[in-house]
Amino acid sequence: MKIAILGGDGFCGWPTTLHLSARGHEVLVVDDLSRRAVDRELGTESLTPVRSLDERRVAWAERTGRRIGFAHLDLSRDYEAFVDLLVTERPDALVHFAEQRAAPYSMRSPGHKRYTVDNNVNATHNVLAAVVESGLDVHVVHLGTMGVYGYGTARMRIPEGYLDVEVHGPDGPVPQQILYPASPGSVYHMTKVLDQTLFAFYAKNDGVRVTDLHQGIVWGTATAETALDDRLVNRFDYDGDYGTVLNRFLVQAAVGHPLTVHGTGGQTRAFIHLQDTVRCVELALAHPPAAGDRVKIFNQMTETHRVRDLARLVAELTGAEVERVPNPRQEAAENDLHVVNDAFLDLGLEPTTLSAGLLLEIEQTAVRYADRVDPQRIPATAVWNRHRSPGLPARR
Ligand code: NAD
Ligand code: USQ
Repeated sequence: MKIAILGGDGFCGWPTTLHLSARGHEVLVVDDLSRRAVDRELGTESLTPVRSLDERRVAWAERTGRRIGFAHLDLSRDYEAFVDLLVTERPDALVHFAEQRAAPYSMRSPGHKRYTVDNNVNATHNVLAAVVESGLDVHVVHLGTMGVYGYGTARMRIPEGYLDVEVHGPDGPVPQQILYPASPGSVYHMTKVLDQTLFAFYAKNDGVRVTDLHQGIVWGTATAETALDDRLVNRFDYDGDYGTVLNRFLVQAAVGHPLTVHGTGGQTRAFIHLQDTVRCVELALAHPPAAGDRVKIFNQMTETHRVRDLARLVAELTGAEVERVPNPRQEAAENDLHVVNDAFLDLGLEPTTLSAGLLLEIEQTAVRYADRVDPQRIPATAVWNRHRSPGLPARR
């Protein structure tokens, strides 16, 4: 296949690009490099020494003889250029990672909220409108989030996108399936909810084939391909905005910082290893919906864990201290989470488990690059529950 990877310079996009290239697909990265610009805005850097995209592409070509194309485009603005790209390159599929993906960053200020909505919603809509305008039959695979479901669903297993309901018709009860009622917890998560409606519309109105992957929190850094050469190293965020919880705990442990558990740590979340992310995208590309089908939704996660249990596990492995810090987020203090993820398991996904991969991640990434950590960047500074926690400092 010929595949355009939108957001292919990012944490999930880069290893996916390499994985698909290694499988013999022709790949082209489309990225505006905004994630690198956000690092400069926040004064942060990846834990790992990430090379420029040009250097990464050269390293891949030297190692494998395979070429990765690149188009420097802002998908939220450069609409005409993207249509031209589609018409010229004629990809079979697009993998869409190209959004601002940090919940804390999206809640920092009105400006960050507006940027996140403008960027994410316009990027997704432009992709869909351009596919229709190009006249091509392109399969769009989007990286969505488990966060669209919300986390108040203790008494049921969250289905893969669609919920069975019974409505009252004139002749009695009628079974139906509806998109699972959305309950986002941040402006970022809200943009993924809006994306879902865009996908449903374009699938219904124009027959665009869309797969939406409702992904859990990705942990880990390396895949078989990124490990081939230091110049291919993947990014690893540990700062208070972009660092996700388990990756943050691993870095904190490596530098002797107490593990920052928000509140009681009672939040249960879904997780997936990066190696499984790239495999899931490959499986989704190989099993597209038919034209005219509704959006195909997979729950892309393999395990659920409570935050305080993760902290305990990391503390046991490393000797780190655990600290309960005031939760800067508006979220339930405690929640259970049960998720259906049969679709990928049925297609052959063999999950990398936390118990098998965690120690390796600590040694090969967190400890190896510990001297690059800036402890000033560890605290989470975006606060969006001030009315519940009046003691927390106001930040912009
Ligand atoms: P990332 O920020 O590392 O990568 C996103 C990439 O998209 C960056 O390279 C950025 O420069 C690019 N980009 C952003 N806006 C763009 C635009 N308008 N035009 C062109 N390029 C643009 O994020 P990630 O962690 O790789 O996440 C990728 C996708 O997966 C996101 O959509 C995210 O919502 C989803 N996801 C991530 C996780 C996770 O734990 N990292 C979990 C679930 C879902
Ligand atoms: N948390 C802590 N301590 C920390 C950081 C986080 O206790 O130092 C807690 C948070 O309060 C939250 C949980 O850990 O309850 C998860 O936070 P996170 O930052 O790891 O994940 P989240 O903000 O949900 O976002 C990440 C990605 C996002 C993706 C989402 C998938 O950044 O792109 O969509 O995971 S999911 O969580 O399934 O919605």
